Amino acid sequence: MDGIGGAARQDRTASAAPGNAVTWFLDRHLAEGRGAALAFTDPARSLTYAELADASARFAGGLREAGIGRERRLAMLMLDTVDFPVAFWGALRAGVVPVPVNTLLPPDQVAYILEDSRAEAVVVSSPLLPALKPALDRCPRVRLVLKASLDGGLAAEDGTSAAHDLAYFLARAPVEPDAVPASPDEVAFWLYSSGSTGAPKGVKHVHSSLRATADTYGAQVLGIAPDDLVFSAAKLFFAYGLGNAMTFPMSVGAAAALLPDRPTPDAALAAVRAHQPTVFCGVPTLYAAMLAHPALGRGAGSDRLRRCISAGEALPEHVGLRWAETVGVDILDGIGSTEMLHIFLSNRPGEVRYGTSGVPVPGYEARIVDEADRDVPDGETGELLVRGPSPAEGYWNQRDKSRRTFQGEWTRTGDKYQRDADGHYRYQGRADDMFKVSGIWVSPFEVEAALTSHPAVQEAAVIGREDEDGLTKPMAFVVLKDPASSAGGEALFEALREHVKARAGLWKYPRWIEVADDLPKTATGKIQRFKLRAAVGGEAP
Ligand code: 3UK
Repeated sequence: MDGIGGAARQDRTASAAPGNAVTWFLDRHLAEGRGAALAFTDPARSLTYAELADASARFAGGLREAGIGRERRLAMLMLDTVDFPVAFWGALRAGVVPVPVNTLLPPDQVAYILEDSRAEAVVVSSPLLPALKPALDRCPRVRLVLKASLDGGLAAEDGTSAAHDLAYFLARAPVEPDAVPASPDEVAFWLYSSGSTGAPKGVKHVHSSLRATADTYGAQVLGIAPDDLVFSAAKLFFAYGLGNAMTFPMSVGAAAALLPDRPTPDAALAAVRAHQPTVFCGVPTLYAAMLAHPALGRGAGSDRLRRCISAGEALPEHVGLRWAETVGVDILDGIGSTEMLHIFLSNRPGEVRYGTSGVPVPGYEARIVDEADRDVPDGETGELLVRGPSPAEGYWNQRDKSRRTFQGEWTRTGDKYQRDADGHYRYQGRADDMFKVSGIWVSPFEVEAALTSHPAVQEAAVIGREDEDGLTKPMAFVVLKDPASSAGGEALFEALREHVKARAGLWKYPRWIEVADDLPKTATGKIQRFKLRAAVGGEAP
């Protein structure tokens, strides 16, 4: 990417706007002489800190020129490439609020997020543009659509002339190096988190929370250092990936390798071999799948690997033990949430207790409480509450939900936990029926709604069930409209799986489907999923 050249750029960057996170995470490195250090690399391009500062200054200038004002939302539907940090930090520089969106969501949920956030601008990776088109047609408020090709060139002509090329936009944009002054308490960006009713909630995070997670988990658990190179298989649009592969390395002038592709075991291992990361970040499903890969060996292919971390769902003990044995590096399991931005309970290097989420991260405190909010004794199960420096400001336009989750200094996690006598926290499941697949939320309600929208299905109930690796996957019980005709047919099951993938999201389809005559219900007609969970019991056959 072209720089803006010479001494002039030095003078024109690093304007100190201390409350704005871009000043500390990005401009500080130029001011302190680290502009030439590598910041991000992807399969097609790399950016130094100086190049990132320049590109983000152009992005900020372009937004301003396009009339996207302060506090307006910019939706980012982006695969992991160097353009992601350009857009994110460019938006913060301009005081525009970036809203990274899960690229795996079906089009109607993307449309919901565009509408709910009232996004006025969208940056979209060109392979995702066709899926975004129908959503854009429903969102007249979107005034600027930028398509980002994966290699930084102009995107192939695809009949979407209303979309500008990001490369062209950046090349023409006026450079706006000054970060807008911002309060540390000011909302910087949003992330969407799914709820049990299916409608995702906009989680509003403030500038200072980014630094808070870097100073606590990043510095004190990960021990992130300038010579680190991070590879996070978890994508940047998750809070987990955003910290791992963007704010943590940028907090010390280190680098991250980005992978735009789906993180299959093959792709993850190839990326590790190619980039030789020192830090690898994954979710339990990926660790289990990589363990089944014949090529997995010492360092997972990196001679420099020193730290592996896991979050998103509980890491089964045997996965951690086998990984440590095969790869020679422990996996630090930690629990984080979109609401708290990053990990607040974690195992610590040298003190790993597999099968637990470890202990509170320095700077965070945890409580486990009963229904009356009284602390429960060690060894008893209750709901986990957490206090620390990075809770969200609240949910966008959801006052009731905000009040129930963010209670004074304490955030309710909705997770059930136990604390061992020696202070380690052990995950005991959700307080509601939600569950995680590959670290991403699945709401049973939403999968049931997708199933019952299929003409063959009368009613459906969905639960999380453990597979042979001890990882949770959706299982569906369906009552068919015409039990006589097609009961149990594998062709129908395949059609239902495809239907759920298209309606609800690729990772949400039921891995097991059982035909039932009826479903267990309460007197008020609420499905008793706990009865189904009890009926299937532990592991799958
Ligand atoms: C569950 C875990 C057991 C738990 C996240 C790291 O996952 C993240 O955020 P989400 O908002 O989900 C939060 C919920 O996921 N969970 C996460 N990690 C673990 N359960 N063991 C774990 N290690 O139910 C939690 O309430 O998608 C993870 C960093 C940032 C994040 N946002």
